Amino acid sequence: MPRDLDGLGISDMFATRLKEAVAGLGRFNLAVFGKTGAGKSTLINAVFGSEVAPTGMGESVTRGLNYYPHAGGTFGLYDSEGFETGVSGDAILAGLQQFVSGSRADTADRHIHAVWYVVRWSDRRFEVPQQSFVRGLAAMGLPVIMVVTQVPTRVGHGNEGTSIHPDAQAFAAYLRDLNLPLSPNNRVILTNAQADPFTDAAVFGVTELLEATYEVVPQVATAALTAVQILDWERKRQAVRRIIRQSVVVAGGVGATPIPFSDAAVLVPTQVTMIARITAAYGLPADRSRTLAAAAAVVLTGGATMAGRYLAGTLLKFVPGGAVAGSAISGAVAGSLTQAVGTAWARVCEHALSLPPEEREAFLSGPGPRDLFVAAMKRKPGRK
Ligand SMILES: Nc1nc2c(ncn2[C@@H]2O[C@H](COP(=O)(O)OP(=O)(O)OP(=O)(O)O)[C@@H](O)[C@H]2O)c(=O)[nH]1
Ligand SMILES: [Mg+2]
Repeated sequence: MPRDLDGLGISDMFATRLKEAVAGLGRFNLAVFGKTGAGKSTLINAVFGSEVAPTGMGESVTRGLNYYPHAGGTFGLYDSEGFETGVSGDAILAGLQQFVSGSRADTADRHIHAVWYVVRWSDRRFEVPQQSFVRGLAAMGLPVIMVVTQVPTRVGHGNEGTSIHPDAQAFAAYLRDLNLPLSPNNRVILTNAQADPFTDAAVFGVTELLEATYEVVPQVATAALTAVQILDWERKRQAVRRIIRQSVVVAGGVGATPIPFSDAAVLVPTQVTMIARITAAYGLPADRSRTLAAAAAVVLTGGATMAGRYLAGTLLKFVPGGAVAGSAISGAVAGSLTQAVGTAWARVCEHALSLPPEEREAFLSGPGPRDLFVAAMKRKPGRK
């Protein structure tokens, strides 16, 4: 946006705060192993979206294993493309062993937090070299989640529910009986990560895979996992509600001495920080920060001023102690205003996130965010 429309320098401030907020999430690193064609990339796309799929060569960690840091910095993927156990498996394991023990002392942002070992159901067998590979990973202290992919289902007729192919269930039982060191609790997760309109096969099991991943990842990586995954919106919302609550407390402090309405701009830094943190928590790509920053500037200048006027007429009547002569913002009102801004920005982020990448770009660089933000601000406080 043109600089003169943003006299407060909000878009620059937002870009800086967003970078800080993304960095504050930390990083989640996932390692994925399995034969070529097992469905590793398809699974990754189903859980994290196609935007995080590895592009280019990545960075070689050891023979057969590349590291792909996600542009935003919250996600890193160790991908073993074209991997087979046996001699090359042993080489990967040896290299990985060296890497894991080396990186333990190293910076935490390269640590492997979870491993998905991916097997196609139609393999029907899990050979000794594969078994020892899994044992080798676990011996390094890595939590290994066993995922069976491309599992066929049959759509039920009448009262019959959808059923999973019995051979895939038998395969899962066979895997559990191998007594491999599988996390969590020797679980084997059956999945189909790609719908097939020809057979009516639906996607299933990917949410269970994500939940199993949450069960094994250390606390330091969960905020990043929540931002980067695309399946569990409730976890994102919980993180965002926490951010809004914290910002409300800060804004309440700012407004502890009643401030004239015309000076509501003193709340802007708190709100910029808040909406930057909300944006990061939802996992909106930080490389779109220019369009996001422009949208943020529009809503926090035009939008918030409008919102302030609106609140002068309505909110002040509802908030206890809010009617300070109708011309000043008390701590309580500053808090309510911040709550409203946070909730409205969350709606903007959720809408942006629900769009395919191309449409998202168009939405963020147009009047959409402001319109949606203002509409959300006009809702009665407390209503969803
Ligand atoms: N129907 C169905 N097809 C799948 C599924 N997962 C993968 N496929 C198909 O299987 C093929 C291989 O899947 P990928 O995800 O590329 O496999 P990969 O493990 O990443 O393979 P490499 O990158 O070569 O190691 C693709 O044609 C996918 O469309 C699934 O869950 N269901
Ligand atoms: Mg692949």
